[in-house]
Parts: sequence; C-alpha cells; structure tokens
Amino acid sequence: MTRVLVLGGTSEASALARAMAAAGVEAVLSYAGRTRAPVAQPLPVRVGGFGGAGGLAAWLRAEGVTHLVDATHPFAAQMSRNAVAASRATGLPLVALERPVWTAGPGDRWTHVADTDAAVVALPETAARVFLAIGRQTLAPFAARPDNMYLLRLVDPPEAPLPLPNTEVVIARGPFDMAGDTALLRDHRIDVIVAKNAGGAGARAKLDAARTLGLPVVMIARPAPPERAVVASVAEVMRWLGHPVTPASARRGV
Ligand code: 3Y8
Ligand code: NAP
Repeated sequence: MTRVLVLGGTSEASALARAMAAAGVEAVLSYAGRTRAPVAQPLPVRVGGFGGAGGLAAWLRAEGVTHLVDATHPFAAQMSRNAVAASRATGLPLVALERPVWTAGPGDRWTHVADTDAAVVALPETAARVFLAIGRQTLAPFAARPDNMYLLRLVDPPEAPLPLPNTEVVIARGPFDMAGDTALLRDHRIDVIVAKNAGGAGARAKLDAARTLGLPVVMIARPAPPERAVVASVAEVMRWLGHPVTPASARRGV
C-alpha cells in the first residue's frame, strides 16, 4: 500500500498534491510553518519541523510511509539534506521534484553571484532603489548598505523590526504575473533587482518585467543540492509512484 510524504512549500508541490488527490494516492503534504496561512491543499497537511533528520526518519517509520518526495524550494537546502539522510536511515525511496534553473536570455542584464553576501557586493556603488525579492530570512547582510532604499515583498507582515533602515514593504504570496511585477518595479522606481535562482514559473515574472524595463538583476545561485534522484515534472513523480498520469486523468486536470 503506497503512502507518500511530500515535503512541500512550492507551487510544484501544490501541483503534485492535486495530481495525487485526483489519482487517489494516500499522501500527506508537509509545510515548515513559515507562513501564517499556507495555501489550502487537497491532501492532509502537517505543519512544522520534524526535529532534524532523525526526527524525520522516526516520523516516516511511525506513519508507515513507503515513499518520500522532496518538492521543497531549491533554497531549502537543510530540508533536502535531511530528506536524503532520512531516506538512507529508513531505506525508503526518495525522489526530488526540482525545477530547472532560470537562464538569462537576450536582453537580460544579469550578474550571477554565489550567495547573499556576494549579492551585497554586487549592488551599485551609489545609493540605489533595490527590489530585494528574496523574502525575509536573508535580509541582514544588506544592512551593510543602509544608503539604499529596499523594496521588500513578504508573504506575511513582518513581526520583528526589519534589519534595514530604509524600506518599502509589499505583502504578497505569489505566484506573480508580468503586469503586476512591471507595475511594481515602475511604481517603486526600482533601479536593480536581487533574486534567488528559484526557477519555476511562480516568481519568474519579475525577471521578465526587468528585461522589459531594461533593469539589471543580481541573481543568487542555488546552494549545491545533495546527491539524490531528481525529476522535473509532476508526471515523472506520478510514474515513479506507480500512478502514471493517463490522458483521462490529465483531462481531469491533474
Ligand atoms: C511556506 C507556502 C504556491 C506557493 C507559492 C514558487 C512560487 C510564490 C517564489 C518574489 C519571490 C521567496 C519566498 C517565494 C516564492 C512561490 C510559492 C514561492 C519567493 C510560500 C509558502 C511558504 C513560503 C516560504 C517563503 C520563505 C521565503 C520564500 C517568499 C504558502 C508562499 C522570497 C523565495 O516570511 C517567511 O519566513 C517566508 C519565508 C521561505 C524566503 C525567505 O527566505 O524569506 N518562501 N513561500 C512554506 C512552509 O511553511 O513550508 O504559504 O502557501 C510558497 C511559495 N513561495 O503553492 O503557489 O516558487 O513555488 N517565496 C525565493 O524564491 O526567493 C518570492 O517575491 O518574487
Ligand atoms: P530549510 O532552511 O531547508 O529548512 C530548515 C528547517 O525547516 C528544516 O531542517 C526543517 O526542520 C524545517 N522544514 C523546512 N521545510 C519543511 C517542510 N516542507 N516540512 C517540514 N519541515 C520543514 O527550509 P527553508 O528554506 O526555511 O524553507 C522552508 C519552507 O519554505 C519549505 O517548505 C520550502 O519549500 C519553502 N520555501 C522556501 C523558499 C526559500 O527561499 N528558502 C522559497 C519558497 C518556498 P527540522 O530539521 O526540525 O525537520
């Protein structure tokens, strides 16, 4: 009897949850509990950490899980490492659902940097209006440039004071679209965008808007993922689970 744990928190995980529910696969979707009200899901949901790789392995055993799917964000590196360790400890099969990196196209003005600290160094020398589209958890390094105005897009209103003196805050969950992101960049008179190479469609709009407006982008590379089996589509995960998506089920919108 198949029983799947999906480590979620991305639009791909939400799409996988819909396909599993439509196919009647027994599964649980897991969130870290980073946001106040995660998107509702058509599967049972659990929220919060497991207590490291050991806690995850214990949860998998206690819940009789047979398959583990890591559909977390490419920057959720610790969770992905724990999934590999728990898969080894329990002997359970693991596959990662990972979207391809974004690559620059004609007209894109990207500067690739290795991490957030390098992104700070890559900012313009003179004071600028910067769209920091990297969430809330990695803002502190930008306090080294208090002369900049930072536009922040957060999922929930900040509870603690922000580590940056000069900010404009927009509360939005995404996925985002071209019209909205173009207006955002224009309305806030943005000079440069800082983004994580998340991949996927959910946050790509700001890059297309930047190209249209001729704005430079500082693109933070993903942390190196651990060794594990990787697929790039929901259909491949469903096949891996032994529930191939058929044309009929595809018509049902899975
Ligand atoms: C809690 C689940 C869906 C989910 C939507 C995707 C699309 C929008 C792109 C920008 C970039 C950012 C941020 C972002 C994206 C989708 C997707 C994606 C980036 C939710 C979600 C959870 C989180 C956690 C949150 C982080 C933050 C990062 C905002 C739900 C909405 C900036 C990453 O306040 C906090 O602590 C927020 C933390 C981790 C990064 C950070 O360091 O602050 N995501 N995002 C998940 C959990 O609890 O397990 O609330 O419903 C999911 C989504 N985030 O179903 O369509 O790529 O899948 N999320 C980044 O990529 O840079 C926004 O603004 O352009
Ligand atoms: P992380 O740094 O890799 O993980 C830190 C700890 O958070 C993990 O060790 C685990 O705690 C817990 N955790 C993370 N994801 C979890 C999940 N799906 N279910 C249960 N526990 C989870 O993770 P993160 O970067 O903070 O990301 C947290 C969540 O936000 C993930 O669901 C991720 O998919 C989503 N997200 C992240 C980003 C991003 O930019 N980082 C972007 C979009 C969405 P224990 O060790 O206690 O188990």
